[in-house]
Amino acid sequence: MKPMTATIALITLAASSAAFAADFTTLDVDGSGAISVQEAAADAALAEQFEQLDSDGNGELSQAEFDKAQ
Ligand SMILES: [Ca+2]
Ligand SMILES: [Ca+2]
Repeated sequence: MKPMTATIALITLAASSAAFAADFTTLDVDGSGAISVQEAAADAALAEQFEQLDSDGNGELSQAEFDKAQ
């Protein structure tokens, strides 16, 4: 990737509505309908906020909990 292309890609990523690099469906690797700690580890920003986002404290992020972070 050329430097200019990389810069544009970074800007595009930063400007996208989602706070995280991947969306819920992508992060929910096993398709359980929730993001586990292990699945959240794929996204550094999400892993960092995981405990705050898990408002019911069940150790997984539901779609609703994930959406609050967007
Ligand atoms: Ca899952
Ligand atoms: Ca939860």
